[in-house]
Amino acid sequence: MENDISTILSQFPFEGKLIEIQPINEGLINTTLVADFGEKKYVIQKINTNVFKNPDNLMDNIVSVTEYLKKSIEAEGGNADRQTLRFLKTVDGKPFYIDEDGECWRSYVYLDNSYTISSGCSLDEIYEAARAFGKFQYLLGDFPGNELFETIPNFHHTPTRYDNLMKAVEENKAGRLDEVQEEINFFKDRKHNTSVVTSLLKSGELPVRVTHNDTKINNVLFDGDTKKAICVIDLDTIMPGSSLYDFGDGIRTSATFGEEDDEENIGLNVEAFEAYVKGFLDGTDGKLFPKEIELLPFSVILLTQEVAMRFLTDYLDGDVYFKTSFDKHNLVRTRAQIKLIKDVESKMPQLIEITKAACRRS
Ligand code: GN1
Ligand code: MG
Repeated sequence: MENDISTILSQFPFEGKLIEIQPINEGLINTTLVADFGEKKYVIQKINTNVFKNPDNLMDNIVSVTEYLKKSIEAEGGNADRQTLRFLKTVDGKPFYIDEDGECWRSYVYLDNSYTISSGCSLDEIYEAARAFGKFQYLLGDFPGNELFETIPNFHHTPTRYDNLMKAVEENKAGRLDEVQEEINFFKDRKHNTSVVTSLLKSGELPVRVTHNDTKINNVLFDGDTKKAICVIDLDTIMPGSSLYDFGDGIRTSATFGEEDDEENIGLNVEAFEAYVKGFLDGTDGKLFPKEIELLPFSVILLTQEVAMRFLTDYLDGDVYFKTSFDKHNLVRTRAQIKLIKDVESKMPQLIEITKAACRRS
């Protein structure tokens, strides 16, 4: 890699002399490195083109969204260098470099004195993460969503995710079907959940917004001194969608005990749910419609069910999509997420009450 990496590094106008380069082992899709050039650090990412089949359009989305955010942040008197990502053009003026193996590489400026969290955040950090994702949506409120390319078609179309699971069951590519009957039945019993949001979007009862669509807690950067959320990262899936996708997935990964594959400890932290609701309502600043607010608690089930079905589909297909760290990782993730769904279902009346109370306050 070291040899190849020097060719890749030479394609970007980095300032300074390379001191070291380190991988970041977060994220289940792209490969991420941080290159320390002394004065400045840069993030270098290999785009997973198995997942993102059209990197040209993907980078067009990211460039137009980050440029738009920069203007909006500056108009509010904010610091755009710290509150949104700044992608570098290659020495040839392109948004990414294609190496001789056809791999696509991009780079953005690393934000100094920042950190990410993958689990175990404080209530303040949870509030902050939610506020940041809500604000992100708020700032993109007037962004022309129809100009965005759909980087992964049907990404949050949960009925399609269900159909994909059923197809994987039928094909049984990796011969693992026998061991997952209980999990399949769990999803069959909850098929009715899958179309709730897509139907309301179609009928116009829920608004289509420009959303982040991958609001995992580790996609927020926090400031090392203030512990405030400063910037939202991982912009590959910005597409038209529902605020409920961002809320539900945010709760799934931040308002919970244990990581997403921690079958033993996973569960919904009700206090953290409350902090997240407040943060999201503050970030979106009165822009959410009553129907969206009403469905906030349900969205936690929906988004958890969706990703759980995706993990199981990938397990049945032979682990071809998500990065895995051990043999049955996708199955363990599925089981942990099922446990989380059951826990959220049992706490639903409480979550509805908390959401109502948070609305009265805001
Ligand atoms: C992937 O790359 P990362 O880890 O931020 C995935 C999300 C899943 C998540 C599950 C493009 O996100 O949709 O919710 O893993 N991203 C893509 O951990 O599929
Ligand atoms: Mg990520």
